[in-house]
Amino acid sequence: MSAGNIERSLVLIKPDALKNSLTGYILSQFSEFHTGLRFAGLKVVSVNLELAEEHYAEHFGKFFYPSLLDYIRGYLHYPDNPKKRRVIAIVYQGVNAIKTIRDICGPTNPHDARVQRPGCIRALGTVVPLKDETGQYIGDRVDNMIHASANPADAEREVKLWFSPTDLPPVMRGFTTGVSGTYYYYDPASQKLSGELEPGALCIAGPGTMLWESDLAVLEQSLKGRAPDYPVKAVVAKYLINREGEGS
Ligand code: FUP
Repeated sequence: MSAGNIERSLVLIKPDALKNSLTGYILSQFSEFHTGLRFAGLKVVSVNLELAEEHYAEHFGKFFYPSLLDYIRGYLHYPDNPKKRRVIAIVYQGVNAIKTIRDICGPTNPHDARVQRPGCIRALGTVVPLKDETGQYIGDRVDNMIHASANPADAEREVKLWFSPTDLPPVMRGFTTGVSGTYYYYDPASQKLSGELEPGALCIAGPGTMLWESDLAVLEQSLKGRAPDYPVKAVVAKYLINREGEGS
């Protein structure tokens, strides 16, 4: 019997879902009993700017991009309570994980969700009008409770963006890893990668550290002055997670 199409998907329980105490409800919707999917990774994340920017990189330049960053970072739902600004990041694994999860989430816009798929998670969301500096309506901010990877390429990018290999059990990692042979330091203030420890820099990896193979290639390319396959920020963002005062 075929094992089927085993996929991974990144799910983010966003600040509006946390604020409305929907975590338990959402987790039960995705439970192995209902979906056949299993947890491969899970963490509570205070979302740094680098992580938010890279997660939503495809929307850079759109009218809702700045509000999207503020939303995922918890500034909109917890303006006065920085301690509550967090999301729950989960990697699910299983047969057809991506479609299974997207179906339970429902359409992106909660108005559409309520019409097209009443009962789905995003039907519980809301839509907030956005205005420019002159007060003109420019479109909507969509507070839809949950993020879920849209396709296998996005899932790989997103799982690697939010999780390092050692956050996932070895049999559930899915993507190729490599081992660093040298030290890599990153200074969030200057956004510089270096092979030497400089004041303010953080050690991202050292000899023997396991990384995603593609991340390792980006670090190697950058230190050698070559154009990396994707931004260094997308590699280091996960290593800045929950390091208070570090990152932005
Ligand atoms: P999805 O894959 O369903 O998360 O949808 P998109 O990638 O199209 O959108 C990413 C995020 O941008 C969603 F959370 C909703 C938000 N968004 C807005 O806030 N306003 C818009 O006009 C479109 C999308």
